[in-house]
Amino acid sequence: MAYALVKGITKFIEEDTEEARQNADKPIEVIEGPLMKGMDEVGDLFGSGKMFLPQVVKSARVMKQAVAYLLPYIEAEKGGAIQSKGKILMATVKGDVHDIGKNIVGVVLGCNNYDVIDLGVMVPCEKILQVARDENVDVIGLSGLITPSLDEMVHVAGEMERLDFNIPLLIGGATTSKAHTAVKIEQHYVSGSTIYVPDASRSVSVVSTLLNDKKNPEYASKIRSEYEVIRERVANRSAKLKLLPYKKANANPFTADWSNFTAARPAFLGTKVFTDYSLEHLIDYIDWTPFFITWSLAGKYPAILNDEKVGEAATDLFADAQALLKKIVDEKLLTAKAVIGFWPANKTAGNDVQLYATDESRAPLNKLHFLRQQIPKETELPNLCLADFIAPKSAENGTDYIGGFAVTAGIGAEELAAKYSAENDDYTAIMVKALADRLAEAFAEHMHQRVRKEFWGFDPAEEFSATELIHEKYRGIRPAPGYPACPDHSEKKTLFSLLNAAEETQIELTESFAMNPAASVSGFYFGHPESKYFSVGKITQEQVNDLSNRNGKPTAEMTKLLTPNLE
Ligand code: B12
Repeated sequence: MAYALVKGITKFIEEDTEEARQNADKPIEVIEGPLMKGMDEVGDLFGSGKMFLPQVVKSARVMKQAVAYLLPYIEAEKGGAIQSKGKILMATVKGDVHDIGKNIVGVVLGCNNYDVIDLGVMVPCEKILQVARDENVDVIGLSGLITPSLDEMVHVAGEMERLDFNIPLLIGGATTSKAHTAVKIEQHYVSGSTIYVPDASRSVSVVSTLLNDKKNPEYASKIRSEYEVIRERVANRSAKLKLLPYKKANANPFTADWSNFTAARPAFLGTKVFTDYSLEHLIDYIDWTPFFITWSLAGKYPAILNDEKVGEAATDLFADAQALLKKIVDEKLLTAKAVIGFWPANKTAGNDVQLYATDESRAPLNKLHFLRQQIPKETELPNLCLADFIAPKSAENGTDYIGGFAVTAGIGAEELAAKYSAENDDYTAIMVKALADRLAEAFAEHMHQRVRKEFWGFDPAEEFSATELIHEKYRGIRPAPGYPACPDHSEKKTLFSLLNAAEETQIELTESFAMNPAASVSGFYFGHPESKYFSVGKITQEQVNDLSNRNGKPTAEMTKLLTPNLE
């Protein structure tokens, strides 16, 4: 059984478990004996870097299936509950839909004998705290992918304090950081520990230390002083940071040679919908490197497959991924949909882009609002804003165009993953979501290529390889709201209304501007040859005030949304 656990083999686990059960006095002893022994070995190998995350998740699948086989016998005996090391509540916060990272952490904690209560995604604070009370949990773990979730985490921490909680609060997910946890969250919850956990492998040692009465006090006070130091460091850094006044930054934009510029007219104006897009077309556009990152395997694809350290684990994982991808494509288990659009547009005097319905009527449609860099620049370098890449009305050829897109490859992913989870197969459930994410990103890449070749047509003969596409060797960019060039997630609302995206693609925008299904991407198309990605970075409150004047949304709301960018 230990061999099956370490190697992740489920094939004979029920037979082996049955044999062990017959040899044991009580069925629970099979868990406490051989299964636990095997999992301890897995834990040791993982801890010492000899086993990797995908293998551990496969081991967990073996364990889960063995336990599921034994449960009816244990219940029939009514003797001896499975002793867990502690109860951990996990949730992705309200407004956020991302859960791969959280699910991985749940599996790793589960196979280390913690009892994990996973409340899923988009979980309101009230529910998290109610279940924590009712179930008497030992630790609460929050996960979040996008920046609006950071503020929701601050809210949960504040509520934990107000409602007299004192259990540890763990913070994790792609958008979180130690600095944010120290500067923004920790002070709101002083009655318990608040700890940032960077990855799944770290979660076990953090939780076991927190739940150890002897080790906890020293660890908790070490974390507190570490976070205090971080706060001081951030405060010092902020004091040193001298941003340009907003007006000055605005006076230093990127200016193209508009007098010699003729915009390419897209093949259509308005929107174009793609329903049930062939998944087969997307496979060649998949960037596999992030797939390995999802599974905590470091290295670039395809070199990772021959890597000395992780090569074997990466090769097995990749083979499993290919098999599942083939099944998904052959059996059409996921549905991909997209909507793209083009509109005549001009940059306005502010940092907005005014869209028009048609070339002829120029009836104004929505405005898009962008942010400008305020970091002092070396001589000659502009303070960039995405709006700079669109021609102003005053340009020689006053017409320009902007595009937008929303794509998803995640329709059906939740249900498919749930089916595997119900079969005690978290490995495949996580794999489904990781593949859906890859397909969504590939769809964005593929559609952008079609735009350049067919719809915007500035490069009909473009023949870039997959690697060249990943390195963005082509003309134009597709910045996505939330990414560094346009950190304001709320622009997705305007984009979605222009594209009628909710109706056409079934992608819903949550109150935090996350897209549901999770495997979705949305953004803008800029066609100017000099358009490029950049990071807006830190900005002043003055610019946020101006943005709220421009977009008509309350300043307090915009300030909250842009907190990570505020000086
Ligand atoms: C892959 C990826 C995607 C994929 C998949 C997203 C998804 N469904 O997960 C796709 C292409 C679909 C995507 C889309 C978007 N993305 Co994206 N994406 C990433 C990327 C490159 C990796 C994220 C990832 O999957 N990591 C692997 C997983 C396993 O890691 P993880 O979630 O962090 O979890 C680990 C730890 O954090 C920890 N952990 C996680 N939760 C918890 C909880 C607890 C309690 C504990 C203890 C630990 C823990 O353990 C996990 C395992 O080790 C990041 C950049 C980056 N390098 O992080 C950007 C990033 C997350 N994306 C970002 C953005 C903006 C977006 C979009 C909004 C863009 C857009 N407009 O379309 C959309 C939003 C999607 C949506 N549904 O709303 C931003 C978010 C920050 C922000 N400014 O808001 C990032 C950080 C990029 C950036 N630098 O700006 N994205």
